[in-house]
Amino acid sequence: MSKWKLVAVACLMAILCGCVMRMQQTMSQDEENLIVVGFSQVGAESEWRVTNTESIKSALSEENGYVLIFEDARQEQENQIRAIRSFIQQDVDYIVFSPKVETGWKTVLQEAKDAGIPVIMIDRDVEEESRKLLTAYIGSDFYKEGKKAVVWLEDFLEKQGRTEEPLRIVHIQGTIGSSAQIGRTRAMEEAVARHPNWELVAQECGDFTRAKTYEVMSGILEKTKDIDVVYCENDGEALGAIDAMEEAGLKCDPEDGVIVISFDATRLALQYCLEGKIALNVECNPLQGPYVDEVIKRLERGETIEREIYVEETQFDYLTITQEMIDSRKY
Ligand code: GYE
Repeated sequence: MSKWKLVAVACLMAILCGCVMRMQQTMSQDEENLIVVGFSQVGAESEWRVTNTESIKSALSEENGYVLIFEDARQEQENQIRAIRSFIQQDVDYIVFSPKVETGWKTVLQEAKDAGIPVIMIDRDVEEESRKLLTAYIGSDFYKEGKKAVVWLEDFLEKQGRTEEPLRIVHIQGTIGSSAQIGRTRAMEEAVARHPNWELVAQECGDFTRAKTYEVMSGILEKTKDIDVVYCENDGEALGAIDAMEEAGLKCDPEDGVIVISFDATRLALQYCLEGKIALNVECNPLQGPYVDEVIKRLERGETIEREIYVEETQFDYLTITQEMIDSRKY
């Protein structure tokens, strides 16, 4: 190769090297600008939960400026505590978590606070002293949801002229100790205490799943079929209870059979509501991702945030629901 050719090749290589280095530099700068979030989810027990996970994942995507480390706790609080500790070790920018139950979080949340990592809690609540350690909470008022359900039932019975008749209620609870269970249960228990003619003929845990509730409800039906109301603390439970009742020959029909009440308002259960098998479905909104994104972006800009954000929720009953309403829903 001639001297000039050698010089030209050397120049070309130098230019190429410069380009590669610049590319590497901008890539790592871009990566550095991404916000790292560790997210500990309870599990995948229900349609609600799956939608909630998707909402967080799509709001905290790379295109939106995030690196998301996702951990599924598979219904174990210990796994959630372990995940939060590993997020602290990795020095993430934010921790997002949905607590399985209300108690047992103080130590790990204090550790996150001591490490200077803001924690944004979503969905379920924790007890007062742990709440103080959080940067923000985004979720639902479960007691209010429960009250909506009992007020609707009281109203419905009044319209049917059944206020004085005995009312035999089966109560299927969600995961015991979760705030979704605590709030929804409290509303029903208070209503039973207010009405001397309302009786809880069974109160059992369906763990927010269709399969467990099918089993539990089948057991209850072996003991009694004299049931007026089945109050289920989520849609999965309502579907499981309906499966068991239909198999046992009971009709789920608010006008001529069992009145089934549910929470969440996911698509399949709303279809049951349209058929009248579920009389009332109180919405619990799982689309919390955009709220989390908004809180983080505000914190990044140094703006003040609301410490408690309650998502908007409505309710659907078999008398007013339409197919168009179901079709227009996001989940
Ligand atoms: O109602 C249920 C779920 O915590 C609001 O958990 C949530 C509840 C929801 O699995 O379906």
